[in-house]
Order: sequence, then structure tokens, then C-alpha cells
Amino acid sequence: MGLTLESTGIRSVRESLVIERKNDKEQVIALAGNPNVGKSTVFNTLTGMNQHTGNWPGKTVENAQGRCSFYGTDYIMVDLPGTYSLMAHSAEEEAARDFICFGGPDAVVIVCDATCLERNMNLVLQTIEITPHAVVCINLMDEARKKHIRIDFGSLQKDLGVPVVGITARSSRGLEKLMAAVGGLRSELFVNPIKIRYPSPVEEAAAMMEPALKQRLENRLNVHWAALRLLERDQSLLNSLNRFLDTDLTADGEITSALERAQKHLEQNGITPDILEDKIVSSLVVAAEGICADAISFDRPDYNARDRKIDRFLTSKWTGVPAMLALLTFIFWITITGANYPSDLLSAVLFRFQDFLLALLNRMGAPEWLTGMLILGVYRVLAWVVSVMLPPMAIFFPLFTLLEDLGYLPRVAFNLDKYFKKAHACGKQALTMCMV
Ligand SMILES: Nc1nc2c(ncn2[C@@H]2O[C@H](COP(=O)(O)OP(=O)(O)OP(=O)(O)O)[C@@H](O)[C@H]2O)c(=O)[nH]1
Ligand SMILES: [Mg+2]
Repeated sequence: MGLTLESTGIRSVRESLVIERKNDKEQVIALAGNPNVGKSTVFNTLTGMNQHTGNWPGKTVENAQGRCSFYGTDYIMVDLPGTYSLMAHSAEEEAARDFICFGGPDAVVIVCDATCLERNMNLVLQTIEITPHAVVCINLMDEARKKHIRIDFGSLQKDLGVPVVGITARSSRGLEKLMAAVGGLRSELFVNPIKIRYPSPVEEAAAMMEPALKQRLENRLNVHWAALRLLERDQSLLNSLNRFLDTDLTADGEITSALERAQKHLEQNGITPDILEDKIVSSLVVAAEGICADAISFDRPDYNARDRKIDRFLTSKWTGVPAMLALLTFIFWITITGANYPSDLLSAVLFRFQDFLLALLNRMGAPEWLTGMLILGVYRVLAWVVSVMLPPMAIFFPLFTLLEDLGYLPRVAFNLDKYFKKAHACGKQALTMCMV
């Protein structure tokens, strides 16, 4: 059986699009970003809640809500699942996109990883296309400093046209500045967000769609963005739009005829549906490259040469899987064999204590049914469980945490993705299976 919306938790993400404000003044802020960039760490620090964090992607599958107040404004923060794009190729991407488009957030904070900003820029640009009420939050500044990566925030802010703030969420540095920037969005100082330039036929086709869409969307969604997605034949957006507008856009004559004309225009210019998405993604990539070339400099250009070598070894076709099998076998062997010694020791101590307790109760004249129930029942079962279960857990979990901190777990997910996909799952689920 494949994965269902329930088993992945995605249905609950969709259902939790509804936010209950206590009053009209509460501002809803969505925390979006690529997987594993520290969104939940930011969320936990701001709200005092305890969302699951860990060093592998895809931990957050349900959007969590929490409250906080800064500079006299009350906020509802929403921690979204990590996503690389809003072009919705997965259920998590759909959930994040639907919340940003239809969940009614007052602003979106796009959390980025300072050590690979260019990769994160794709989502930043896509989000700004949907809403100008955005703040770019560049996290992991401590890691960037270690790697001698310099980021020119002024240049980024100028190119993107929205506020950009650097933070280190793990040590809570910069969060007040981040919330000041979120609060400042209302002052409308940032009204000129970057506009991505797509090839002329694409822009012309989008323009053909816009008048009809404008009427239906009534300022509830960015018309240009929606036109591009409809041109891409993004069925999942169309479904979400239909749900949101409570209508069927495919039955709307004006929209379907505009769409037909626009698609014909694209085809006349040699842009078939297959290559339209490539053209759109290429424009985003070119824009991201330009912005990052202006804003990022490296004191040591080969700063990640060693990491790349290790990465190649751990994920390549010939060495990745054998290395993974060897490492995981070693960990399971150490967990099982290594646990025997502390297990024996623990059971010897606990059962000697059982004899002592039995003797004590007998000396006190306790009835046989009571000693039987308390010592030979409750205590003995507890002693067995503790001596059998505790040592393997005390060995396995620290080792697993070590692998997590070294960043090896996402590599395991990557190596296994191909095989898990055959079962309609994905590599990330291997990590949960390892723990079970
Ligand atoms: N060094 C450093 N690590 C950080 C910082 N912020 C978060 N982390 C670590 O980054 C890892 C990922 O953090 P999460 O908050 O779980 O990331 P996320 O974006 O919510 O991840 P998903 O929900 O899987 O998309 C964790 O190991 C955090 O401890 C930071 O500022 N510096
Ligand atoms: Mg998370």
C-alpha cells in the first residue's frame, strides 16, 4: 500500500489552514523555507513551544501554530513544512503553498540557510512573487562565519526589495531584529519587490490570462503568479484555487478561452507545455545567481572542497550504499552485542535487590499475596524491562544523535530514496524506520 494523506500527516496540514485569531489585531506570520534550515528552531524560540527539530529534512509535516508578542503586537506564528519550491511537486510543497496563498497570513518569513543561500533563493523569489509582505531571514550565520562566507545584507535587500535579516536561531541571536522587520512591514516602506523577468512570450501569454483571472480572484491572490501556474497546467493549484474560490474555473468560459489563446501563443513561439516549466525555473535560477553574485563572497573559495569529497564518497553509486550498510550494521551490532554487558550487570544488581526486598518484606511479616504481587510481579517485570531495554537505548540513541549532528542522516535518506520511491514512499522515511 502506498502512503496516504493521513499517514503522511498532510491532510492535517490542509485542515489546519484555519487560524483562529483571538482579536483582529493579531498578525499571522508564516515561517516558510527549505527543509532543515531552522524554521522550527525559530518557531520554538519565538513561541516557547517545542516543535520537533533535528538535523535532517522533512521533520515538520504538520503546520504548528504558536503565539508571541513583540513591540506591542501579538503574533500567531505558523511553522510550515520545509519546501524547495512552491511549484508543488509534493504534498509538503502543496501544503506550504496553500497556506501562503490561501491561509491568509499577514506576512511570510522565509528562513534561509546562510551557507547555501543561492539554493534557498529559488523559494525566496517564488514567495515574493506571491506576496510582497515578506521578510528574508538568513539563519545559520554562525555556520557561515565558520566557513568564511560573507553576506552583504544591504545588497540583498536592495536587489530583493524586501527586508533581509541575519540570525543565529540556535543561540537566539537576531530574533528581535527579525520581529522588528516583520513589524516594520506594515509601514509600507518596502513596496517595490523584485519582479522576475520571464521570456517575452511567457510574459505575453500571462498578460492574456490576467484580465479574466483578475475578475475571479478579486485581489485575493497575485494574478500574474496564478496565470503562470495555470499556463503550466498546474492541476494541484487549480484544485486548490477551485476549493478556495468555491467554484470550478475549468467551467468558466472566459478563463478557458483566455487559457487556450495564451497556450496557442506559447506554442507559436516554440514553447510547448513540457518546456514552459524549464523556462520559468531557468529565469528564477538566473535571477538567484545574479542576486547572490552581488551579495555573497567567500574568503576561501575552496571552503567546502573537503565536505564535497566526503559527500561524493557517502552518496555515490558505488561507495554510498556499501558505506551506509557497513556503518548501520556496525551501529546495530554495537547496540545489540555491546548492550549484553551492561544488561547482565544491571539485571544482577536489580535481582540482588529483589532478594533483599523479599527478605525485608518477609521479616516484616507481609502476607504472601502481597510480596508475590509487589516483588515477584511489579518489581520483577520492571527489573526485566529496565535491564533488557535500557542499555540498547542508551547506546543506540547517542550514536544516532552523533550521526545526525555529523549530517549523515540526510545522506542515508538520499541513498535510499530510489528504493523507497518504488514503494510509493520516500528516502526520508528510512530514518524513522531505523529508529523503530
Ligand atoms: N549551527 C546552527 N544550527 C542551527 C541553527 N538553527 C537551527 N539549527 C540546527 O539546524 C537543524 C534543523 O533545524 P530545524 O529547526 O529542525 O529545521 P526545520 O527547517 O524546521 O526543518 P524541517 O521541519 O525538517 O524542514 C537542527 O539540528 C538545529 O539545531 C543555527 O542558527 N545555527
Ligand atoms: Mg521543522
